Amino acid sequence: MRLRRFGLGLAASSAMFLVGCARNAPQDTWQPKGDNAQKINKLDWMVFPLAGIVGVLVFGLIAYILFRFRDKGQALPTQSHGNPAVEIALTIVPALILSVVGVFTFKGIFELAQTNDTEMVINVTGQQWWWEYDYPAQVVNGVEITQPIITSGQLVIPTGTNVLLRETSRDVIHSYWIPALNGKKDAVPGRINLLRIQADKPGIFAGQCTEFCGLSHANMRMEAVALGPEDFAAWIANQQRNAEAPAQATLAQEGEAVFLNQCIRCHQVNGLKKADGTAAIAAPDENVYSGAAPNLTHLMSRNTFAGATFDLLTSSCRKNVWTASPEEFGSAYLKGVTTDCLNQTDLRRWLRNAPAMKPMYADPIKLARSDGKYRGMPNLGLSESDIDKLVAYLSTLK
Ligand code: HEC
Ligand SMILES: [Cu+2]
Repeated sequence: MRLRRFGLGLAASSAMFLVGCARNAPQDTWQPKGDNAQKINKLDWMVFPLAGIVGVLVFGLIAYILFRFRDKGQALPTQSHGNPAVEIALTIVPALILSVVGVFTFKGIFELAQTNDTEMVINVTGQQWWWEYDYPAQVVNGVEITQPIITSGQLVIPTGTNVLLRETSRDVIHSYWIPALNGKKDAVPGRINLLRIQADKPGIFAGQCTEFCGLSHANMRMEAVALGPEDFAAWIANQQRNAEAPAQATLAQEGEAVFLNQCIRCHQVNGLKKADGTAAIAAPDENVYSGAAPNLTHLMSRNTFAGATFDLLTSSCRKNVWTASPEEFGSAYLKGVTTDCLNQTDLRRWLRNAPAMKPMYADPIKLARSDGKYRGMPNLGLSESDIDKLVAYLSTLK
């Protein structure tokens, strides 16, 4: 009976172990796709077997002792005390093992902390519950960024380039982690923490906020997208464009009017003009706790939304991006969200009632604070016809 239970336990844990090793797990730390992740992986391959051997020895010995000396009603053995040889050995051997592990770990920590070889800077800001990326004006691999770029959810980087992330937060502590590219780094309000990432080949790499940050912590994800040099230059060029006004007398143009009424107070769309022809400027600081909301100028150039938690692409179009070969990835990604690929279901659900999709308030009745500020995107009580218009307008934000 006891043996059978042991066997069942062993089978269950081996099954879990094998599931954990599945090759298509996008957040697998054992599949590094860049320099820094490679360094961590090398260290893992040294520490893990060592710790494994020690673990097997210790558990084996315990199992042997439990079995060999189990209570069979025998008399108490003679009691002894102290054995200098065993005690010295049990001190020196672990100390030696830990010193070896320690030397390599410290070396790894110092190598990972190095940031004086970075070739590009991106500011990364966490807030409840999404990441904002802003690219200051700079020259990257010969491509000039003249207008600062502000985007969210998906971080776009050039391949083979050491990118310096300058992380901070607008509210609580978050932690940035793209396992395929590097380890974790906390984003702390009032501080700037540095993290260097680099990707060898074009592709898309998933991550997750790894510091508990409130109600929708589990819905705070991120993706890093690595593009080859030409594709990256094309991405930069597109991001620096202002949004174009929708054509006259279209549903999208009606959507623009709804947007100006309902959305511009939180969301910036660069180039958007008010009815009187002046620039429409968002004021998220007056409307949201964190003081920020995603810039929507190029919403359809990213393929996820709301903290990279929901897809802007239908599942078949999403698959085309995720399974593209490194050679084809860039063109698949740069297509953005075309009309037939738009996941209207989730986008409409979001506009209908965002907090129902992504919990934002512990008390759903008391949505806004007494100063009128919301956490995250509120339910705006939009009509279905306004939602139709908005979807048409948002689709023009390429
Ligand atoms: C009170 C401020 C506020 C208003 C008003 C508002 N939003 Fe939002 N919106 C947010 C915040 C904050 C987020 C980020 C929420 C998250 O990711 O958890 C967001 C997220 C979004 C996103 C996802 C963007 C991305 O890149 O992840 C879309 C699309 C969006 N809002 C559209 C709209 C539209 C359209 C309107 C007008 C009908 C609107 N919002 C009104 C605050 C607002
Ligand atoms: Cu977080």
